[in-house]
Amino acid sequence: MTHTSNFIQFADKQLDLADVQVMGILNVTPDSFSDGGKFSQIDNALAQVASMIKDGATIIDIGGESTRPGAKDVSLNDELDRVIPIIEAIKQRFDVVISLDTSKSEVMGAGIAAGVGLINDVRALQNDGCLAELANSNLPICLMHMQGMPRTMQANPQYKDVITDIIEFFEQRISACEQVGIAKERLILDPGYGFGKTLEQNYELLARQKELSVLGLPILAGISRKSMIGNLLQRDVSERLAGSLSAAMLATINGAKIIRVHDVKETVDALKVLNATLKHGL
Ligand code: 8Y7
Repeated sequence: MTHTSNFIQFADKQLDLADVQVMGILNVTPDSFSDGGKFSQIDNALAQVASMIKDGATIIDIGGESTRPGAKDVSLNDELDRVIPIIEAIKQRFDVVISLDTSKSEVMGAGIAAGVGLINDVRALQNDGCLAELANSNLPICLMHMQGMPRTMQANPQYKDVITDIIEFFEQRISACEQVGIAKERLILDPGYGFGKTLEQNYELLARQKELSVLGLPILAGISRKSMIGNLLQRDVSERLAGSLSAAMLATINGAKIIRVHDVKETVDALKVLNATLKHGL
């Protein structure tokens, strides 16, 4: 098998997306459903980041707004207060790509000034000012697909065809980016597991994720501890590791280049086993 490098520049660091990269989740929202907000203080955040880096994460995703189904909106000032001091503290101490999970243009601007390497927007730059804000930078951007809005998205999601509808959405967002001067090469695409999708739609998406390769951009997948694991297995959030690892393997086999997870150490181990096998074909 040939191995073609695909180096992407994330602010001052580059990563080779020919190798699957692990993005560790640092959630600083008080109502975050799986970490209970216990890492909201800077010291705890830094300890968590240190351990995720030691375990093999190359990207740390930081978000100050909870997007779990039904979560409340967070004000601009609260979001800035939650994420910017932590970004600055991480930046001072660690050599890691910082991904900023936000949909607010002002938070994006402040994060870029503080040195983040990736903008991760679950609303795919559809909020006011986001396209313009990012046209003025050259950072990579992860555009995620979501049907509806977090408060109501799980009510009754409907697709003609889950994959072709998502591809159509991405074509529109890529074109909106290109119109303001954001080059296609800066974009990473994420089908948004759990965001306005039924259990069956999520698993069909996972099965057919490879079809997204027609868009010619790297794919990011986030399935860790989500309801598509919990509802299938009837497991509480704290008991979803085995299911999450299985899903991470499948997403990687089906083309994902960045895997967004809570359990970095276990995911990195599982990916090593997968990669040692994939070297010989599958
Ligand atoms: C995703 C995400 C969340 C995801 C990307 C959770 C912020 C919900 N999920 N960002 N964010 N992809 N790109 O369960 O799947 O972690 S929040």
